[in-house]
Amino acid sequence: MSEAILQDTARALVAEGKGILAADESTGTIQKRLDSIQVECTEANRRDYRELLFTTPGLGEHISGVILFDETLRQNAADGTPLVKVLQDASIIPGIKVDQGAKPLAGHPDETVTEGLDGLRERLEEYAALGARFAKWRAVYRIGEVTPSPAGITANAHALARYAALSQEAGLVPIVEPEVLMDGDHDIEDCELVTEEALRTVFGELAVQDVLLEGMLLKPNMVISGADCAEQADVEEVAERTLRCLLRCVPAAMPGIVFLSGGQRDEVATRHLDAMNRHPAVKPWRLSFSYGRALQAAPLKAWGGKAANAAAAQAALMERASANGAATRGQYA
Ligand code: 5MM
Repeated sequence: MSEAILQDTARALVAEGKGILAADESTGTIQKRLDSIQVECTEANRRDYRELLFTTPGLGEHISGVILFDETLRQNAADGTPLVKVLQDASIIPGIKVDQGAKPLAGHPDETVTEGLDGLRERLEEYAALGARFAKWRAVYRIGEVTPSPAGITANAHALARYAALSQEAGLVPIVEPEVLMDGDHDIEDCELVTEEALRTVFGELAVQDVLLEGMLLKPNMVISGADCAEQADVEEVAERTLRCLLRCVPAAMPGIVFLSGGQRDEVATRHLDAMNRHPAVKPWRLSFSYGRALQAAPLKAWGGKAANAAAAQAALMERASANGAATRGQYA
């Protein structure tokens, strides 16, 4: 596979003022989202909701790519147009979640390893034929008394690197997502230590598997206080610690870092990204977003499952997309 194609796609995903919409909720997760607005989780409703998001007028001004779930990659819009084509026509790059979920790690209670390597080469080939140009795999680390353990950290890093190498072989840019969860009462210091350890191990494994850094993106958590921690770090501290951690661990050859929102309120996720891009530190990579909840919470609520609310939902999505686009430039007011 041509390295130039991988590099071009990776750079396009972090083009100036743009970021990624994560709409790759697996069936269980989208069920929770639709339950929250009392909409039945049928294939038609999932399609309608995602079609509404993807047909938002002007979305391509701020959104470079959308991560899809397997079902969505194969679905057509109500008028029969493949949803992949709907995105392509809006100058948005389709991507695909290829992991098969975080499963219990043997011998390590409360820890998971993300599975999906078996048969991945064949699935990637099919996804590329269906129009996907990038892929995503998420590893999950929970901060607890004894977690994450060295076993959890190395098993997930190894799987991420194997997935990344296979993706590049198939011509898809891998988005490597090691997520340290914000669940828990740990403080920001613990989050920084664990994130640093996870990232160092991931980049070590990526090097062992000869993954082309110029043709991939990292999707990390920000360094933030646990959701139940009594002392919540402010925006400036989050920006300072996140940048310090990334500068210590992430090679400059990689073109971009696209943060996950991880359960932060949408406005807070935007302010954190903005603060990092305003920060005077020299940043060798583009700093952008690949938000799921922080982009979708507002449109989901505005839609409420009613066709009559489609325009309001699209306006809500545009507002968040445009705010985060501004934050990638450090120009969010
Ligand atoms: C959209 O949610 C993605 C898929 O989650 P499940 O496999 O659990 O259904 C998730 O990987 C998402 O892409 C990232 O966590 C970023 O989303 P947030 O909401 O954290 O920004």
